[in-house]
Amino acid sequence: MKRYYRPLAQIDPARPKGAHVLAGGWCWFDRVEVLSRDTAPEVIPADRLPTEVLTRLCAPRASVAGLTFERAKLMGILNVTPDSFSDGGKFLDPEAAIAHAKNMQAEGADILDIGGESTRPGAAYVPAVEEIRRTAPVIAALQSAAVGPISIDTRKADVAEAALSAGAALINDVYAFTHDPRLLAVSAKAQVPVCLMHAQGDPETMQTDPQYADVVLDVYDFLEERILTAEAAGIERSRIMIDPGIGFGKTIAHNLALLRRLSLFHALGCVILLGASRKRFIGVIGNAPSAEDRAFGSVSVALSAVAQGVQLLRVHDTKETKQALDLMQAIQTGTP
Ligand code: HH2
Repeated sequence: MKRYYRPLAQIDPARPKGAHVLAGGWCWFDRVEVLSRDTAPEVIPADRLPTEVLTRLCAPRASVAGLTFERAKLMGILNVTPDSFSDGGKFLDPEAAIAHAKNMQAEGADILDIGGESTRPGAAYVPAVEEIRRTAPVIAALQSAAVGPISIDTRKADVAEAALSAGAALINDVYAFTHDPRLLAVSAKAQVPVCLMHAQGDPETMQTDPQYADVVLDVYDFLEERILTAEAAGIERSRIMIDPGIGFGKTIAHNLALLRRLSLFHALGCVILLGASRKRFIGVIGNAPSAEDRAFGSVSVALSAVAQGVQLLRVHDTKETKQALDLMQAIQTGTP
């Protein structure tokens, strides 16, 4: 029977003797929830963990695209699309895109994620040539303006290649190399870091009736398998970030189940990225039908993720999230 080990991440200043530091970051743990598909969850002392599990949970995460994770970092979202659910149509003009990117960087974004195809529920497929036309010139312009590092949000190898040539430093594939297997070879050859996200189904239909045996464990197994595939192709684990894919083929209950047990994913030994910003479940729970009114709810989700040791937050509201993180960190460390 496969067991899954979820560290009970703590940020309290009173750290018991013998507690372990989680992923070299700001959380500690001395207990672990053991999950399995057949038995009820059980909480055990961390000292009873298999050695290799404990080692992987504690190992400081390597830097990714120049970012280090002694504290949580921000990935600012820049969609150069006509139809993204939140910022669609706003940044199609390259000058507007560049101004927004500079603004997000000034507000505290540590990396910018450029996307040329919306993957919101119901979004239509965009041919690679069009996606390249939207993204590559903006990436090149940001590079020459020394705005960066830059991540390319794409599921297509051709788009990633054009983005890398233009100066992108990271490939963010919401289909974790399952949509276009050539993207695996492109990423391995370029030796760039990658983000592997879980998604169930295509954007057109993914929200129709998503089903899981156990959403948390199913997403974990999927990411574990994708990491092994990436490693086999020559991408070291230290260059892989993982993302549970909030909203991608998931009901509100699925999203909440994942957000409650995010710390499980540390057991995979990678930096965790979370992209919950302004998503629909925030609008439903937070009574904010318009995506632009979801900053408070998004910040709340971000803080709860950071309390579980999540290292990178993909956000629209850089200023608000940075302010919240700064206060959380000041309270935790006791220094302004
Ligand atoms: N979410 C979106 C797009 N890319 N990448 C990662 N790693 N994680 C995410 O959760 C994620 C992502 C969807 O959000 P957005 O880019 O704001 O909208 P759209 O897909 O409509 O362009």
